Amino acid sequence: MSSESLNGSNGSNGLGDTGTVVLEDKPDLKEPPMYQVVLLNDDFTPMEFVVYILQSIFGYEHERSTQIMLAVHTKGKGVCGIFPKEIAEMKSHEINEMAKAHEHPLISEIEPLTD
Ligand code: TYC
Repeated sequence: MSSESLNGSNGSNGLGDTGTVVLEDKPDLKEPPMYQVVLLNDDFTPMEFVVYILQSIFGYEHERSTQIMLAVHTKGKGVCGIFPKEIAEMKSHEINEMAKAHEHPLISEIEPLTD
């Protein structure tokens, strides 16, 4: 539950208004679960296309995008960002759709970050 009532829904209203604020016992202060967007290497997607993807979807500068692309190229896969689930899903989807639109086999996926 995450409700808070001010001057009314807690049984005091109108003339009998007490101005009471009721807060739940344990406000939910937890951070949302985070997900990694992981880029997979392949033999065909042009390096410059991957660099362009990293710049346009994640906002990395050209030099940083090149480092990440080369790390994926050499290691087989690599993390390109960490976000709450919905954002990670959107970015991964965007990468995969842009790759399809350009007929490149580039694939990204998301994985939960367990801490
Ligand atoms: N291996 C690709 C090439 O040699 C480049 C590449 C890098 C592709 C990263 C995908 O996620 C990737 N053209």
